[in-house]
Amino acid sequence: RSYRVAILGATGAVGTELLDLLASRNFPIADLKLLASPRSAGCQLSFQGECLPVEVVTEQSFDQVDLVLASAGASTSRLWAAKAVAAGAVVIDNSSAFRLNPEVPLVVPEVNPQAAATHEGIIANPNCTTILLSLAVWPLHRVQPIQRLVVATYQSASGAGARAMEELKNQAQAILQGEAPQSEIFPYPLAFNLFPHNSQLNDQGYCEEELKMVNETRKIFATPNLRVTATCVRVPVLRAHSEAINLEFSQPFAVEKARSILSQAPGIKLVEDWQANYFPMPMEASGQDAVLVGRIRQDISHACGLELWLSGDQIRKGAALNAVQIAELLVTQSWLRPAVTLAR
Ligand code: A2P
Ligand code: 11C
Repeated sequence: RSYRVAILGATGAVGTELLDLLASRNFPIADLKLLASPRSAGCQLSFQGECLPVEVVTEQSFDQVDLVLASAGASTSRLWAAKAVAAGAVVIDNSSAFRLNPEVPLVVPEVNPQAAATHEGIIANPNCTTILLSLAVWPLHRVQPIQRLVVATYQSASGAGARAMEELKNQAQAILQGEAPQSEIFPYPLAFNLFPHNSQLNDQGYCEEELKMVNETRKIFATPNLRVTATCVRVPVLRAHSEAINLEFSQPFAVEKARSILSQAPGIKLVEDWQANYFPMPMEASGQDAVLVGRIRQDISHACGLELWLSGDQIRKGAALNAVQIAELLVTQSWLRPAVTLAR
């Protein structure tokens, strides 16, 4: 059987990657609708050699649609997701709008696929940094539960969208030509610079991105009290995020055991050449499905601590690939049923 699919936010960085992945992974598509804002009226995008028109999203957009892949920001999802579900579609939403809603499963297929079974029309795709983190940490946590997790991120421009990637390139060019860099999407110049993630700060001094990592990891691992803290930083990289991760266990976790577990874990590629000082890099992670993990070592400050480093493509596994994998899971498990069926 094949499905009628809509991509909401088809013209964005994640939207265009969704198109590529649906084609390259042969997702069973009967009909594909590309939706975006009025800014994209008249645009066309290519899918499997065919030019498809981009439509402005309206009340009628979700009629006769089985599956919506949404990546157009939280306010757009808040506006349209319930309407799509009411029209009979299942929504896989890449925004933060519903992730912490107890009725909405938050799914990383390699970690908690079963959570998707209970959906009531909306399934949330986690934040990119959380997806990458959970992929590397879950295989260890399953074997020996983590007591505390400390992470620092090195996040690329792609996390702020296609226009932010253009802004970084333009800034780099301007600086190299001796001109002042212009910032519209980012608050400060990112080229040849970095800054703490610019999402909203709470009164404890944590930004939204850091709290997403804390709260979403707890939900995905189903450990509401897991001790997690994060520092999120934007770096002048185009499209892959990196993370330095410190894990504390209740007993020592042998480095060789961790390495062996991670070398077999789904979605991960171990990248370690200690002689050459060669470890995951965002430039090499870009365009890859696998999250690159390496530099696994004993924490010299704590007998029960481990250190890891990873780089993962923010647009692929951090967003579009995870969403398409959720769609594939729904199809293979026969979980792609509309909420109206659930309500009956
Ligand atoms: P558009 O290109 O028409 O602005 P990115 O994350 O790369 O910035 O992309 C965001 C995506 O979300 C784009 O496809 C964008 O469409 C879409 N989008 C943004 N706001 C809206 C909206 N209000 N309604 C529909 N789509 C939107
Ligand atoms: C970033 N992770 O890199 C953010 C962007 O909740 O999906 C994605 C925000 C989200 O800035």
